[in-house]
Amino acid sequence: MWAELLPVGRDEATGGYHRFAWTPAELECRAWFLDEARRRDLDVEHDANGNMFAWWLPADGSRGDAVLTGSHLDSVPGGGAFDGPLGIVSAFAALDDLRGRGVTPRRPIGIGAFAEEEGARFGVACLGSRLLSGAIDPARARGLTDADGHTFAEVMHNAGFDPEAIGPDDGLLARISCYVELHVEQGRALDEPVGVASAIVPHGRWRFDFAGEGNHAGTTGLSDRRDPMLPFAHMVIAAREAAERNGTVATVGKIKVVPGGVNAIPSSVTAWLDARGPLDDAVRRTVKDVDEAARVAARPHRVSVDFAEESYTEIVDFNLALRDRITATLGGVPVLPTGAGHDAGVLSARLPAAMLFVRNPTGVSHAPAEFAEPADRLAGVEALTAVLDDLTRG
Ligand code: HGY
Ligand code: MN
Ligand code: MN
Ligand code: MN
Repeated sequence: MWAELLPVGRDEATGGYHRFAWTPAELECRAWFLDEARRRDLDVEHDANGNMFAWWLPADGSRGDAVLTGSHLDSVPGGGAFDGPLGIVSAFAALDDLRGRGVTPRRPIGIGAFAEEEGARFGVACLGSRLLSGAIDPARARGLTDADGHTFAEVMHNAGFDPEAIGPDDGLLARISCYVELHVEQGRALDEPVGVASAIVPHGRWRFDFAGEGNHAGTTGLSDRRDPMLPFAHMVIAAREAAERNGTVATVGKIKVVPGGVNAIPSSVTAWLDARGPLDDAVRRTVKDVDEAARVAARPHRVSVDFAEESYTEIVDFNLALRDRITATLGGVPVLPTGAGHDAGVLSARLPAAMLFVRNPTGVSHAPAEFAEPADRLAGVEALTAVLDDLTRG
């Protein structure tokens, strides 16, 4: 039972996965999760935000002081097989190993599946864990829309949830003593089977709206045009140059062109910027440079530029005591930062959190080439089993 055996939402032509929150593919994964939980007599719980939890309760049925592991089931468009599912598949395997050893939990051990971690449908990464931990205004979340204009509130309602009930669940958080997420490593930094995260670098998403004037591609002279595609094009180059200048990384991976006709000058272009880097102010400078460049480029084309921060996470230094305890349990494994955001990073604002990484020999992620060798996946399960066994001892 490995992540790639979760062939749900896989595009046979590209090998990429499309599992956006609350779409049939992700719902199928949710059903798989609940089935795996029930097959193990785990106590299943949904919070109001669509996050799922499967609890292995101690004999006395107590729910407090729990150790939580898990990850997410959703993907980016055309994502890899392991980003998210490896953490959940490994968690079920680790519980099986603990049971195989005859361990009976002194504290609840839970497996979490957090909703909309990639933000691929509604635009905000880690939406489920941000709602749970109070890191996003529920009213803002309700109004988030997907590519078809459906609001998050609508979609949650259709999924059987009360959109007015989304938001922080301090009672649930108070029951969790720590969260340890296993995840495929998403770079080339790990050259051993398993590593431990030290930090998540600052990262965020910004939306740029370029508004011009739609017109005919053949009958409109150059001097009559207000073409938003031109300042947009400048913005993409400016993002790369600003990243080089500031020692960060910047990406424009998603745009929306209206109306999108070959023979129509666009009326608007929306572009999303993803910027990250080891230092907070360098990321901020990168984004500021891009915004300035976009405005300068827009002026001669009489195009307006609107700019909004969609989400931003400052540096996450994982809980040192928990991290050191895990590293000790694993007998000294590499400790490394990551440029990828995770629910563990969001939850670390509210409770001790840590991450285990499993080596990815391709170093590629958010693409079909993402991979983890079977032996390394097994090493990840063994590491998670050892960590959970240690943490549930008190
Ligand atoms: O985008 C990220 O960093 C993560 O994979 N969600
Ligand atoms: Mn991801
Ligand atoms: Mn992930
Ligand atoms: Mn025509």
